[in-house]
Amino acid sequence: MKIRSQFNLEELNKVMLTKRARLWLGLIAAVSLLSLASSCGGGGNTNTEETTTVKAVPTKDAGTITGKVSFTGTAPAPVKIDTSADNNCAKASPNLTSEEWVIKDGKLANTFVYIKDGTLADGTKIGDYTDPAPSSAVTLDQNGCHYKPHVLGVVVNQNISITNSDQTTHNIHFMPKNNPDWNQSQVAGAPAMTHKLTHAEVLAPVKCNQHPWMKSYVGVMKTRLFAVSGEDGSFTISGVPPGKYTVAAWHEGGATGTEQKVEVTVPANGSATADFSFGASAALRGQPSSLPMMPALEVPMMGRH
Ligand SMILES: [Cu+2]
Repeated sequence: MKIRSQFNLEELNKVMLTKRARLWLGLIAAVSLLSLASSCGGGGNTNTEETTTVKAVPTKDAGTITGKVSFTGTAPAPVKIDTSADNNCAKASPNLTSEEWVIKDGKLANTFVYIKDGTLADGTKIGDYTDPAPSSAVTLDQNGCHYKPHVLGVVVNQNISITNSDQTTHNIHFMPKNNPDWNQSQVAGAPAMTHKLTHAEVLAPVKCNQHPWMKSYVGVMKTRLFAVSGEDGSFTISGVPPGKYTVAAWHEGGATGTEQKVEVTVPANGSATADFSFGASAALRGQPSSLPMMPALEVPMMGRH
């Protein structure tokens, strides 16, 4: 009887130990899973905001890159858009025309110009820098049944404020490659919506699911070193640290857009010029790819002022 009870006690101890061990094992497993899940944040779940290490582009002795974007040859004529499918649009914008090629006196608007690559004077690579997202939002307005602006740039994680100035419903649809697809309806008078892209991309197309002619492009950059050419074709990228860079100009024309590159040297506290010229080859939308392409490289024009 005594022996039996002792044996039982031992058994009980064993069972208790096993239970405790199981509890510990369970806890360890839970903690491991939690840490694994947090380290994977932003990878699997595309809605998770990505935590980016900020290492801002240095501003010491910064200079500027300025230039003009031209269109050579016969400018493609703007195409009138039939907005009759939506009475509000027909009323607001009876003379809406395509915005793919906005050319005035041989100068091309809506070209996205950015520093694609390069090395700073201190030997560091521009690709290793990540600017913090500016606290101010960039506005993308649906106005007269087209987007204003037609091309815009943001820093990764910078807010885009989407407004509807029309008396109709729009459905804005971001169709990026490196970021999640996103679309939202916005009725007339609705408050602004906010959206942001967490990965760099040149350029994310935006369209309206209600009005198929509405198109816009958003350049999403790691740094603030970008600009969009204005109606006179000019652009300025300021706050560029001294160094040697590849400046790229992207325009939506062509089957999937056209990009050109120019090499520039920005002196300390000085400026460099990067001029671009798009021509007939970029305007051959949807033409067979066997057609010979015009060389995309330009002769750089550098200057100190
Ligand atoms: Cu719309």
